[in-house]
Amino acid sequence: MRVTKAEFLVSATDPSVGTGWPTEGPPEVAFAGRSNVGKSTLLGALTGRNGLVRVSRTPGRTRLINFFDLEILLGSSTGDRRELRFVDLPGFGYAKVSKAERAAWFPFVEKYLGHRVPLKAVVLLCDARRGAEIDETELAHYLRDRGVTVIAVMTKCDKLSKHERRPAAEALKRQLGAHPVTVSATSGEGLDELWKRLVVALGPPSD
Ligand SMILES: Nc1nc2c(ncn2[C@@H]2O[C@H](COP(=O)(O)OP(=O)(O)OP(=O)(O)O)[C@@H](O)[C@H]2O)c(=O)[nH]1
Ligand SMILES: [Mg+2]
Repeated sequence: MRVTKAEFLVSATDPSVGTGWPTEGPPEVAFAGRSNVGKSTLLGALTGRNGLVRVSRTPGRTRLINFFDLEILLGSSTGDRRELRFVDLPGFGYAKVSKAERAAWFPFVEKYLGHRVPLKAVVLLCDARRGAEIDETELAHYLRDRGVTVIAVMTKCDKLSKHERRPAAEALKRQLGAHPVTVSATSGEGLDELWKRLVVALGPPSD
């Protein structure tokens, strides 16, 4: 598998504001999770394009829904190419109090996750040191009810020692109901495994 194209397409909030969301096209994979968990970094690392996505040390950096056009080559001998979109979402949980947290999560993000037709899969990131809380668990249930595949990711695994990883992954599996992919965007660990899961979630070509 090789990423043959990765280009920024557009930033948007609500479908009715400005140019809105792009016209429905290829299947979309969105990156969701707590603020600062590493969504934008992981998206960039999966594309292998440095500088495609802006990342910062300050939580709450991503304020808009950012769409990226991708093309992947599944087998060089078969020439099987797929188009898809990566969608970088603002994070939730930036505010301190739980109820305020949810209210603070942008309504346009909920609209996107709840209504966007081409949305096939959500990469749900959890910090390896923190695990999942009620927000992640509820989001996973909500998405599955909608028929969207949830790919659980335990990220920043470089922050855990080898023997800490397995119990952390098992706890996350119980919390999210899916075996997580253990990933580090900084070391590149787990990225191939995550791509495999993404390709399965995309399913066969639509045409
Ligand atoms: N050690 C380590 N740091 C990481 C990893 N992934 C991301 N980071 C760091 O975590 C911080 C936040 O990364 P972002 O990608 O901006 O996180 P985000 O989830 O997009 O944040 P918001 O857009 O604010 O919701 C940055 O300082 C990254 O360098 C990782 O796998 N390992
Ligand atoms: Mg971000």
